[in-house]
Amino acid sequence: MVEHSIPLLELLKEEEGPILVASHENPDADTLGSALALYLFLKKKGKRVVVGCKDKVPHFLDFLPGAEEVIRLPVEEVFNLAIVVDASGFYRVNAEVKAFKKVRIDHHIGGDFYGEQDYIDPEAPSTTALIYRLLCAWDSSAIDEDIANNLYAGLATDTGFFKYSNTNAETFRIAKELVELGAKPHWTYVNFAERESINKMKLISKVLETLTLHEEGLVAGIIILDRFFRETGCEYADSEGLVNYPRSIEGVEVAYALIENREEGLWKVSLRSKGRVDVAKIAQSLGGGGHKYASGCKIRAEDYRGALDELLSAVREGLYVEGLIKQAVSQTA
Ligand SMILES: [Mn+2]
Repeated sequence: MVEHSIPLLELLKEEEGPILVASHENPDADTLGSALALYLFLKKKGKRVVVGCKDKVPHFLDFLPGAEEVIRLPVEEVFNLAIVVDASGFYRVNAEVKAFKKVRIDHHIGGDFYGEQDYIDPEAPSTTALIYRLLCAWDSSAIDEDIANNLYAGLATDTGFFKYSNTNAETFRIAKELVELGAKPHWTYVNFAERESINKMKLISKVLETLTLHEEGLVAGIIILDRFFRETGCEYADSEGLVNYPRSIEGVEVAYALIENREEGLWKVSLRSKGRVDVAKIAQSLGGGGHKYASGCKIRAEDYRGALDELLSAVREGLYVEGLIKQAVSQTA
């Protein structure tokens, strides 16, 4: 592959360490796959490196090669270099990171910048695609099966297993090369799709009871209360991906999941768009961020009604801007 010079590459080659590769909190496969792939590669290159996350690796990601080596953040250590992957800034780690140099590798629009060595490309289908480019430019012969599987996991899940609008010829080319390097598509799929617990099914059942349509069916969403986790023996990480249920309804343009986080006293919002509405802008108006089709934010509110009101008025504004509704005030009782 022809590659323009990547300033980060020179920094990494010279870096003595210690290096921290950090994923964002509530990790998904792209952030953890990126962190693990980069960590495993740097280790092979003889670097002093650790991989960290604020949260325990959730069940649905515990099959990723190297997952057992992830340390919990924060730690006391002061790193020479800290790299945050698949996040719009270190604030998304949600744990203190002490480092002399900070770098971000990401495919989100906007966000925090730490210097010219940041490696950001909003066009990339996944952050693992960026990590792959970086590692190829360094030494593709050092990309082994474990590294390839981590990279493939992020690429596959961030594209909805090659279904979302960010899937193009380049996505398949990267996937093909990763398979040639040892990534196993079927094994990856089985690990993501066929390892659900009965508790998770019970959670889905409770959550679907909350399914609500708004704005004459243009908006649909679910509410995940903290007690649902306790009642079903699930944990917060089990809420990952549930927003795809309201999204799957015909006629829905914007889907949301409103998730209670009692520990932090706030509501986490996941937003999805089918294409006509830019949910990154909606999330930004609420202090969050993300992509045009998938974004998130946090809302501080006493109860779900307060959080939902705030969310829906921002969503209405997004629908109004795209001409999907005539006025940015509520049309449903
Ligand atoms: Mn991503």
